[in-house]
Parts: sequence; structure tokens; C-alpha cells
Amino acid sequence: MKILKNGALVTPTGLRKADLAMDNGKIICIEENIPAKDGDVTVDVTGCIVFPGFIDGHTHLDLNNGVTDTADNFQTGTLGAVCGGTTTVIDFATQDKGNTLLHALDVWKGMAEGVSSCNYAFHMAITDWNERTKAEIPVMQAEGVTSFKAYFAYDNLKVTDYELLEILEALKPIHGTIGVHCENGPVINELQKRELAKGNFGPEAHPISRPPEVEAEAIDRLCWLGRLADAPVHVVHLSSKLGLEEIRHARARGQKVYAETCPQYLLFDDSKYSLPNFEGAKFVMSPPLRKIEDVAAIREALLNGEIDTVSTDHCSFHFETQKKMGLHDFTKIPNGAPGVEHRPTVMLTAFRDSLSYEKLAQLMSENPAKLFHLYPRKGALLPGSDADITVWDPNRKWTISASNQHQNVDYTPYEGFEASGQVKYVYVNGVLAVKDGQPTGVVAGRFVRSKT
Ligand code: DUC
Ligand code: ZN
Ligand code: ZN
Repeated sequence: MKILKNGALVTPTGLRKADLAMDNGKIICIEENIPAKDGDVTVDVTGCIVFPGFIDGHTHLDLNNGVTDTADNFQTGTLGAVCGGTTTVIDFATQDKGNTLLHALDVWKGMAEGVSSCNYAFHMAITDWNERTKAEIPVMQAEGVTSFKAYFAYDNLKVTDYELLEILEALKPIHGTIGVHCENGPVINELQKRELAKGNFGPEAHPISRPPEVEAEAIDRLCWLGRLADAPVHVVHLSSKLGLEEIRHARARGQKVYAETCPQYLLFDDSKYSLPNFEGAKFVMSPPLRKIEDVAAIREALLNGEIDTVSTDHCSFHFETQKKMGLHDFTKIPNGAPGVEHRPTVMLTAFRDSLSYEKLAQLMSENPAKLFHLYPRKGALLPGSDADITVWDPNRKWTISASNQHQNVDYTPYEGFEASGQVKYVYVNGVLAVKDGQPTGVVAGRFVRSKT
């Protein structure tokens, strides 16, 4: 057995000073003063906070966006994840048009298997809705995939409103979850053309072509379709005050609406797009960064308990060789930014005075585990749960930089961020994967089946 001694444990019932014993990949017990027997390994974690391993419910690893591949594949992305304290990523397996969901799942499992330093589960992105796809919904459930994704934007990915209604209805018998990318794609296509016609080719035009109204309109549409289907809905990467107001309206009329946001929408505003030397391209993601008032509104919603999960939308592209594909046309800048390695550090630092450790554990571990049907196997320090554990030393100071990150990308949006605290140990299925912030070299990640 391994015994973590004298930590402050973030348990589902609150912070508790205790020891934690693990064996065979599971948490065995949590008690004061667990005695060590012959052969047991004890690790003193005095002064540290012991979290259930963090879960990033929104990553895009090994994704081809139609033009280029993400900088991070499963090997590098999960290495970055685990070094930052994330023990499970939930990535998006994406259906090819004309192909099956099962095929997409096989492809994504093949990319992740044997190379992942943290655990992985999948959301299945539905891009081709038809009778065959519909018949595969129970097949996905049997395969351990109960969470789905749909897009209202991106011509190659998006479904129609009526298709989304049918998808919501088809997921009800399996109690599936669906996260939706809420932006009005056809309107964005035209707004982009307008900006280009005006001679606006730089990253500053990106947020103008995707204003908050196109997010709010799509959130509103999703909510009404959810009501028509009598089904809960999940808004991913909420970025704007207008979008938040639509969620409030739907909740006020009694609907179940889950909301995810990401650290970038809590920390940065759209002034980043005016950085010199094309640096704004580093922040070209969709939805875009918003105005200061939006950042304040999303922060307030986080503190009020209106946000369920904080994940990253990690979708990394190198600045020099990939982001610069859009040097003369902002619509050609690959959309997305890295974040999987730094979310826990950034959140635990930025909100250390305003959110409790318990609340941060809910946002980054417990709630994604519950929403995506992995709880209590994941997302909790409880006897019987998987031994996915992140030991956080709140007293270490360090500075985030591309030069000290493990994810495979030539920049980080958090360059220069002064962190209060650092990941000390990370256990993945009971195996020590990170020591003093550095990887041990063990590749212990496994596919995690979700179960409704
Ligand atoms: N937006 C998405 O919808 N997906 C990946 C990256 C991004 O910026
Ligand atoms: Zn999205
Ligand atoms: Zn995404």
C-alpha cells in the first residue's frame, strides 16, 4: 500500500486532515493515522492540499481541423495534462461525415491507447445525423461513451436545428449528455466576409466577426430546443454576458442548463487581439475573448455558483508554423489555444482568495465527473474510487512559461503568469506519474468508460 500522510484532503464532505491509503489503483481508506505495515510506502504530504485528480472535460488532442493537425497529440497533451495535475481528459472523438460513430471511437482510442500519461474518456461529436447514426446511440452507451457533442458553427461539423432536436430526443433513453458549441455559424461566415471586404485582415477582426450576439442567439436556440425535447442541455465554453443572460432566462423558466467556461474567458479580454507582431493570433479561439465587462460577468457567475465546470478547450497550434498560416487573413488562423497543462495552477492561483479548495475541486473534478457519468469512480477522494490524486503544494512560487511546459507547443497564453503553488505529486490509477512537478516517465493512462 501507499500511504499519503498528514495532508489536507479535499473530500466530498469538506476539507479533512487525514491520511489516505491506496493500493491496486484504488483508494483503500481515508482515516486519521493509518499505520504503515511492512512493505507499505509512506509519503509525507504535510502542508499540502490533496485533491481528487483534476478532470479536463474539454480537450482537442490529435485533431485535424481540415487544414492542419493540432500541435499536441495524446502523448504530448496528456503529458502536459498530468504535469499540471490533470489525471483525466475527456477528448472529442469526431464522426467523419459518411462514417459511423463506432469508427470515430476506434480511431480516437487508437490514437490514445498506450501513449497517454493520464486517463482519457470521450465525448462523441455527431456531425452526420441520420437513421444509422441514431441506431448507434445505444451502441455508444455499451462502448462506454455517454456524452456527446454537437456544433452550431463550422461548416464541416455543424448540425441543423432540427437534427439537434432529434439528437436531444435520441439521447433521452440512455440519459446521455450533450455539449453544444453555441455560435451561429452561417452568420459568422458572412461577418467574416464583411471584415475581409473592409480590408481587415488581422486578428483584431476575429472577435468582430464573432460578436457575443452570435453566441447568445445560439445559446437561446439550444435552450428552447432543449425545452421542446424536455431534455437538459450543456453550454460549452461560455464566454459572454449576453450568453450568460440566456442561460439565466432558461434556468428561470425551470430548465436544466449546465454551463462550462474556461480559464481564458476568466482571465483575458479582447485587448489581446491588438498585440503587436501578430501575437494576437495566439488568442484566436472560438468563441473569442470578450470585453472587460464580459470577463467580469463570467467571473461573477463563477463566484455565484452559476458555472458548473471549468475546462480548457485545449486545442494547440504552434505560433510560428501554424498560427502564421493566417498572417494575411485572420479567417485562416487555426482556432484554438493551449491550456490543459496550466488550468489547475491558473485557477488555484487566480481564485485562491475567492473560491474554497472544495469549490475549485467541484469545478475542476467532481462536477465534470458527475456530468459526464464518471462519478464516484473519478472526481472524489473516497474509499473505492480510483487512485487519481493531485497533491498541491500551496507555498511554491514559480512562473509559467513556454520554456518550462511539457505540452508540445511553442507558446502559452499564460506566459509570465506568477503561480502561487505547484503540483507536487500526481498519481494516475495509483501510479506516481509526477514528482515535484516533473514527469516520472510512467505512462499509466487508460480509457475510462462512462456509465449512465
Ligand atoms: N474552438 C472550438 O470550438 N474548438 C476548438 C478550438 C476553438 O477555438
Ligand atoms: Zn467549441
Ligand atoms: Zn472545443
